[in-house]
Amino acid sequence: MFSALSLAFASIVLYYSNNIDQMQVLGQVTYEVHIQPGSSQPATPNPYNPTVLPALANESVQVGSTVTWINDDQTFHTVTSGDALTGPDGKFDSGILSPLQSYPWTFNSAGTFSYYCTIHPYMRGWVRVG
Ligand SMILES: [Cu+2]
Repeated sequence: MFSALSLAFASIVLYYSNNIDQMQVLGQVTYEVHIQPGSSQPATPNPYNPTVLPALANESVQVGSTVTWINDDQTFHTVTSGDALTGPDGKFDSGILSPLQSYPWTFNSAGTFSYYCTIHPYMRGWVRVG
């Protein structure tokens, strides 16, 4: 009986979460950043899309939220905290992401986090948490 109720509840949550952009789970919001097709070429705009998350300047990612990067390109990339000039800062690192692979990271503190691709250092992005 209990498990049947749990299953019904989970189905309802799944049904509704599939119909909104930002999935609300226990008060936390999840976000997606897409690695754009062609990102291995320096001329490709916004290789991490959105380049700055959240895209709206007056918003920020809630502390405790998970951001998932999805490699929509046809080659390998990384999501590595830090920047190309000073190198990885050790906060998070996806390692090599194959095409269609994704990488989730939960931000448990406020701040502006910069990241880049160690294979293509001109790929840069930021997450504003607070
Ligand atoms: Cu890359």
